[in-house]
Amino acid sequence: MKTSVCIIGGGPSGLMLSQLLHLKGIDTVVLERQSREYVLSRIRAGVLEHGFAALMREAQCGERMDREGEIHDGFIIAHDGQQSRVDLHKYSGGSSVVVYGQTELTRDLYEARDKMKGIVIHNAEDVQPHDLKTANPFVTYRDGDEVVRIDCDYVIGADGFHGVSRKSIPRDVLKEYEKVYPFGWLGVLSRTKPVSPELIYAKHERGFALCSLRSQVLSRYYIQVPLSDTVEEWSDEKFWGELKRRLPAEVAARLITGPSIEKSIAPLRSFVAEPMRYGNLFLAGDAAHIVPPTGARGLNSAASDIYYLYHAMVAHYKNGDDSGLDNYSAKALARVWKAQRFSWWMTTMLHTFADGIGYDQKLQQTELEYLFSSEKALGSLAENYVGLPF
Ligand code: RFL
Ligand code: PHB
Repeated sequence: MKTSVCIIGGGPSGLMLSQLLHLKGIDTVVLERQSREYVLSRIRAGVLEHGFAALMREAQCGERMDREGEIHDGFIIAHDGQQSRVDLHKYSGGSSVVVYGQTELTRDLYEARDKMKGIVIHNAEDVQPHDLKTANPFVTYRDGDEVVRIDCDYVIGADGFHGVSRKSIPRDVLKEYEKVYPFGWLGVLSRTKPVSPELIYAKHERGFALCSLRSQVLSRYYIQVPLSDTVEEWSDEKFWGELKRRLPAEVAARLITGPSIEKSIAPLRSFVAEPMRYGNLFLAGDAAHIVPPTGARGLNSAASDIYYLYHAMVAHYKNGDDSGLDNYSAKALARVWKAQRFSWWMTTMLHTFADGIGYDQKLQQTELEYLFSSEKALGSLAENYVGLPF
């Protein structure tokens, strides 16, 4: 097989880039290790910044998002018995975020790829990029007993944190920066009416909690748990009880509970791999960087990678201009690190650290007091949460 751009990974990053390039007449093949059903069963992000939403529209995939997604102009931080609202719209100068699940967004991207007869190969086993430093790279994968080879100009590593792309960059070239938090988030999805029209981030001495949603009939809740906990230890009843304990009494009293339809634990981690280019391989999204979910930045950091790569590829194929490709890593990393900083800040401010000394707790409290006493501090939170410009 031959294509211009071979994309490893059929998650939101890979599909979005494939769709955008196809609309500009640039050929792609997407290789995905899992089945489509499996990819669409993963429950992940819920909050999209306006830049991501704009990219969905540019990819001609924004129609259902615009119809069914909810625009949120603010969210609540519950702390010390108070509920303080962050007015995103006011403090970001008129921006907002869209609440629309990653599952739905991925479904829309798959449908758009199908409509355009885009090539997405599922259940591709043993995907391996080769000759990345040459002008003729290629990717192989196994289909049953057969090894298939795809020749291409460029390889995109959009295969998430556990993918093969980043691992094919030599150890002496790649520098990895990592911070692992000593806790995870236990998430529950339930077919119940959300407790609040806006998200509630709750700081509590028993641990952080988050009330989020996917629609007016589908709720998503999270609680901070020790890394040693397993999903089996958390019955629905135990989960709802613990969530209620961490929410303001008035919110807990109106929480509607129901059977969980998904329950999982995600460890919290910050990670960046540099550089994001090696020869003719370009990393994008979770393959290159991970954030703890507290600032809702993960998918949104992927959006700027895709935006830069998309424009760089178009400039290369249409005008023979390689400056975007040459600058990609530095440009993408500059924004990636800002999302890292913001996610670390939100995580540190709102979680309970078992080994936190009295001094750290005083600082956490002071951070919140300062935040809600300063319009400039709220402006900083708001501009990061709605997404810094690409
Ligand atoms: P993905 O989604 O991991 O997709 C990568 C795809 O690559 C495939 N793959 C391979 N394919 C071929 N060969 C291989 N060797 C392969 N190895 C892997 C995988 O099967 C997969 O289909 O990465 P992508 O596309 O970069 O997208 C990133 C986002 O998924 C991620 O950043 C967000 O979900 C993070 N995140 C959130 N981000 C937000 O912006 N807002 C949020 O509100 C938000 N909430 C969250 C989140 C992530 C969470 N978890 C579970 C980590 C909430 C949670 C709980
Ligand atoms: C979610 O709805 O899954 C969600 C929302 C906001 C976050 C993280 C996750 O900060």
